[in-house]
Amino acid sequence: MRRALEEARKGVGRTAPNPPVGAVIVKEGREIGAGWHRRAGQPHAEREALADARTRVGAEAIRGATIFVTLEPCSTHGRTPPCVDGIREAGISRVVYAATDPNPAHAGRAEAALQSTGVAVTAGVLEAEALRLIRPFAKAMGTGLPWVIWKTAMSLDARLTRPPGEGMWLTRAAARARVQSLRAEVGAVVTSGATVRADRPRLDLRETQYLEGREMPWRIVVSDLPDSLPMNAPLFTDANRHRTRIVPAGDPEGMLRRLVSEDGVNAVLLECGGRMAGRWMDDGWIDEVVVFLAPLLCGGAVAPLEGKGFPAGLRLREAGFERCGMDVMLRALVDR
Ligand code: AOF
Ligand code: ZN
Repeated sequence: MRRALEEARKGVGRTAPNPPVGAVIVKEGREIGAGWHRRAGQPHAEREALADARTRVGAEAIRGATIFVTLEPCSTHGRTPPCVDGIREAGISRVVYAATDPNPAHAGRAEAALQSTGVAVTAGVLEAEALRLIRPFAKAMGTGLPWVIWKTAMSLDARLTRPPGEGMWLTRAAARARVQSLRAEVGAVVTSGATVRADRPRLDLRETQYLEGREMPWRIVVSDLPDSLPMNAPLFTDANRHRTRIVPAGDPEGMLRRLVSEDGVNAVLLECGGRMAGRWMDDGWIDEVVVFLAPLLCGGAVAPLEGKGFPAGLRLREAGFERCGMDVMLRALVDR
């Protein structure tokens, strides 16, 4: 199942509105096939793994094998035929899956469907890890809202203001490369008109390794004063300008819901200044926090989160950190 999770991770950010899913086929203790779901409309992980096994060992040798899948195999027709049928037809004798599919069309149905045709089923193996991977899908499926990751960078004295004469960056190249991989996790990057005016950010996904087989995330500029935006800024003029939209600030909920229902987005990266981040935190849109800490002291006045504050404090869950060169990246979930 760890191998299957590894396969699934290759699909993070690429499969929306579907979840990232991985599968590995094992016979007599040996891996004979592996695959991951690459994009909505394309084959599911199970069928990718079966196709891989067919080329590696041939259809006959798959009979009697075990398939490990990070998500419960689907059991009704969507854009693609049900995986439980593909598994049975291939002669797989045992299915081990990690998480139940949050999609009500499939949730909990695979076990009975497979067992009735003589396929053994084990559920819940490494379930927590598998659920972590499909958090954006589960939230979008369950609530119609996307998973929102707020990303910011700050100095050690918790300021966004850069020292004079140092250009626009607090963090260095390694942290900025890590931001590319964060953008690769999402279907849209959201910012404010104020940030566009002050920083003229690109907010693009430009690393080619992340772009193969997917669109660049939408760039959403939230502003009630579209006339005040610098229309010669890169995100309005570069080759991906058709992926930039300006939307009014008044209805974040409607905007987030439309990203899910109209654009098939499951996850959003919020990259903005303290005022908008504070408002979104106060209003409960943020699920996950990513903070880059840069080893410098700014002494300026601008804070990364200018909300109402948390009189009782707000402790984040599942906090972890990574080193990115000289900067540090902290990542944690907002507890609700
Ligand atoms: C699986 N394996 O790799 C994935 C699954 O429209 P379709 O046919 O692609 O079906 C989409 C649904 O299938 C999606 O909402 C989710 O419930 C499930 N995703 N299932 O067996 C996979 N990606
Ligand atoms: Zn399927």
